[in-house]
Amino acid sequence: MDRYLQIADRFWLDSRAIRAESHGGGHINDTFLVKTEKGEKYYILQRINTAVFKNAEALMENIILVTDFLREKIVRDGGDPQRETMNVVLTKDGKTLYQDEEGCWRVYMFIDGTMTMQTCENAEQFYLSACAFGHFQKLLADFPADKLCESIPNFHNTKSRYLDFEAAVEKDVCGRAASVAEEIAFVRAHKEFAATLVDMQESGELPLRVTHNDTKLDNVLFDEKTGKPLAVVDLDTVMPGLSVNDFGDSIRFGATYAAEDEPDLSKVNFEIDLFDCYTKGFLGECGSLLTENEKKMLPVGAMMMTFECGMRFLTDHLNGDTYFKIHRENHNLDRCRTQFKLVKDMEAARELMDKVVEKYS
Ligand code: GN1
Ligand code: MG
Repeated sequence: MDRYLQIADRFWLDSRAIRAESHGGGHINDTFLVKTEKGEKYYILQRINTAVFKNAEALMENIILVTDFLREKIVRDGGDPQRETMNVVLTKDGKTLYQDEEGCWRVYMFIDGTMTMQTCENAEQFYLSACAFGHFQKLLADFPADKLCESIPNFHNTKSRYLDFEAAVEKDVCGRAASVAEEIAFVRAHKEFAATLVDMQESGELPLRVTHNDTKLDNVLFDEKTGKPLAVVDLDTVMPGLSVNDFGDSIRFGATYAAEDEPDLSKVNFEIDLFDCYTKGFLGECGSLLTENEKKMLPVGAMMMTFECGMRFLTDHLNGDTYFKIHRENHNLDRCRTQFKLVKDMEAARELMDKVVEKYS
């Protein structure tokens, strides 16, 4: 860990870094919680995965722009700008990143007295996370989108994700395709579906907005004392996107009591009650902003993000697990299977989902 302390000391901390420990469960970047000699404040040190985020400097510019914008609104609304959004700590020579042979590093202030959840514990929590993401969407509604770079091009372009999947099947670099024939067939049966939202965006039926694009439950910090959501974090993929996908990615991850990588599929079920309370919270915060088409397509957003994520996990399994961190054999395949189980459940529950959306529209 000494190595990480030295890196942390390149940044403007309140005193010398004395401890660094692994933190959180992200699939992409490496994250450490750093304690300093003074011990009054903690920091988050992250190594940005530059295979995924090819332009770390532009990424940090996005984050500075977005967090500055959010801070102004938080202050305007009487909130606490130190706790309700992320605050970037600069290097001692005034940069957003420190670069060495191991990669690109950045530091955030750690927001203490908060907790995150990997799976939903109850409906109320999920409802509150919906309010947080809906509010985030509302706060960014007038953010000038043309100032943002696309941190990952085609991130939720499910059509081009489909092509990446076919290329992985074709190459089959690990010889795994034969063993996942069922999952491959599932993806192929959804080829047309994969194009729906991208087509609607291209034809102007769905507007591009500034969206978060990774609205997992664990990207909301809850206040330990009040249990209320405090801040939306992980702003790496804030860029122009579809509001229905932000809604959908939350449903994908949170509208089930099972973990994303649960190997026992009998435990993985889509919960319409959780869908109901998320829809209530999300539309309650930003419903007045959304067009009729956007509202109508919310259930499709949920199915799309779940399908897309399952397809991305399968693609990575076929490619030899080069994108998402894995912690056991067939980890990406387990993840893929939970997603496809949820897609099937959602397809069966489509009418119910439509009714829920209607109820809160
Ligand atoms: C990744 O790093 P993390 O865990 O916040 C991924 C998301 C996926 C998610 C699946 C940049 O997010 O797109 O939905 O894993 N982030 C990137 O859990 O690819
Ligand atoms: Mg994250």
